[in-house]
Amino acid sequence: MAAWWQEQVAYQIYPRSFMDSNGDGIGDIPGIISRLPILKNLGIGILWLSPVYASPNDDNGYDISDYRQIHPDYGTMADMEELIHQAESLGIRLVMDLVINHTSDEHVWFQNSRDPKSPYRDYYYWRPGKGGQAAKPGDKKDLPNNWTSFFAEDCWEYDEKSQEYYLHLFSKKQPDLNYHNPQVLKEVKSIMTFWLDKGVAGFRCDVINLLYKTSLEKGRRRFILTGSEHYLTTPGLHQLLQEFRRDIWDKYDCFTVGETVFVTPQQGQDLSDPERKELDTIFSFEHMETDQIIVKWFKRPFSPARFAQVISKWQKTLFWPANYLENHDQIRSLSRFGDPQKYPLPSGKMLATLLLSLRGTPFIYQGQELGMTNFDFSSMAEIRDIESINVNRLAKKLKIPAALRWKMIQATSRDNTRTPMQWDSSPHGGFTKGTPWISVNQNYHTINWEKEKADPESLWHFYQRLIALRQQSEVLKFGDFTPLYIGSKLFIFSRSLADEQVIIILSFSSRAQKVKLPLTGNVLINNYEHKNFNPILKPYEAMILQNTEKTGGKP
Ligand code: TEU
Ligand code: CA
Repeated sequence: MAAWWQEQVAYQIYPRSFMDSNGDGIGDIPGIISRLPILKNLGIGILWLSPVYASPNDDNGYDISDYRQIHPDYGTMADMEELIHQAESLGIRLVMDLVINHTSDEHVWFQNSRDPKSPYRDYYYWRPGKGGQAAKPGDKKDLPNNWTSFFAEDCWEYDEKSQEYYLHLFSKKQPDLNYHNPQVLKEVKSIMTFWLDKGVAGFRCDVINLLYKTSLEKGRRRFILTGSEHYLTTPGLHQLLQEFRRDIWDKYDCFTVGETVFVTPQQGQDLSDPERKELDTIFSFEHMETDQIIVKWFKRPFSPARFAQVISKWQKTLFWPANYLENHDQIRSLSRFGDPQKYPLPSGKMLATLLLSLRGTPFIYQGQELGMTNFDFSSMAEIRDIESINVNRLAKKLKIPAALRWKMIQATSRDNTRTPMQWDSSPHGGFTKGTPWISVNQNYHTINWEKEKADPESLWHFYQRLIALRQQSEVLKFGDFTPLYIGSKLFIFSRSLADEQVIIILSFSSRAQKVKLPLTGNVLINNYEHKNFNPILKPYEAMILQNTEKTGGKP
């Protein structure tokens, strides 16, 4: 029997940028509550909320200072309970972001742990400098090892009070928790229980595959993430996950999706194989790396064939994938894989067709359903993301000219998906009555929910139709995936279940393309509203065909 999270379409909310209810320029929980009916109307069954916990917001909430408090920017615990309750009454289940690889340095555990004698000392990784008396704290030579962070820095920060360094794989305000300490496990389990008891239906587990550090030995020198062989997807991680699952998750009907970075398909499968009882599913990244060279800061042209190959590989390996084309760490999928200038509507609909017809749980990121695009900022002054700020600083140190730096930031910054949701054509896109914490994309005059709601041909309506189609179709939900054709501009695959088959045809081309496979069938949905299959595809044409030969039905 299928699990509830296999039947539903999920939607990610980045609370800071979703809807501001009180005019302080920051999205909040009452704002989310006010928009629930719209999400229900779209067909959403699962909501993933990026962090709303207490946090100094060094990394917009991915640095938690109290796991049992709501950040006042977002509202109160009562608001949160109301959200869970209201969502539930609409048949929408809430998935919280669980950020447990690290806490904020302002968390009371960390504050206590700065005292070497505190029982909290061992909650984190504290190490003395290497250099003895002579070395100055912070000198490269003095650092406990040579690891480098996800945010383009060293992984160690010196603490005056302790006279030692602590480990941080992300920003220095995000110290890593020590999972060798059973006390840390106990704390984390009790946090999960706290939220599950409040009625939360599951967790999106932030960078979950970094949790267990096998050692703090020196790393093999690498272009990025030196040291990662000591913490990426280690055997100890599997044990941790099995313990969480056995002791907590299985006691509730809890859904877990792991954010797993730098995993191979086989590792991803091991982490989410139902037999092993670890995670339910994972977000993989390889398809998001097909237009990058080693790191995201260096782009290469988007290759639909490479993209389709990677997607197919993961579709075939994972027991149950979690599919996505964008999130709060990526750039906008329309800007990246479609053509927002010439073919925004057809290419947006083609990407929607891809996402909603893959095997696995689809995750839509806020604004994707409207065809929101990358930001239109003109300088670093408008950038808010810590990662972009760090990378810009590093690039400056490397003497990369300002214009080139800005080009890199523009093409890759996480702020591209963090601009406020575009609700209507009133000032700031209806997101706030005050001054937004980050600028709204000026294209809100043409791209906004209110306009799309009123237009039956809009991308929003197309998403709604696709979701409804998927909900009614066993083969779209549960059919096997088989790639039928992958070319430089075309991706064709089938989904099959018993004697039912659908064929998904997607063009990534701004020109006409010819389908050379002998395909026939009923058109279930088409982004040009064609009622019959025509092998000459329009720019970015997409359709789902019902293979009537297989079902024996008549066209
Ligand atoms: O992201 C993990 C992660 O690997 C990203 O930081 C990724 O390296 C980066 O975005 C690539 O550009 C998660 C969260 O989704 C992210 O927002 C947090 O910043 C990060 O963890 C730390 O908690
Ligand atoms: Ca607000």
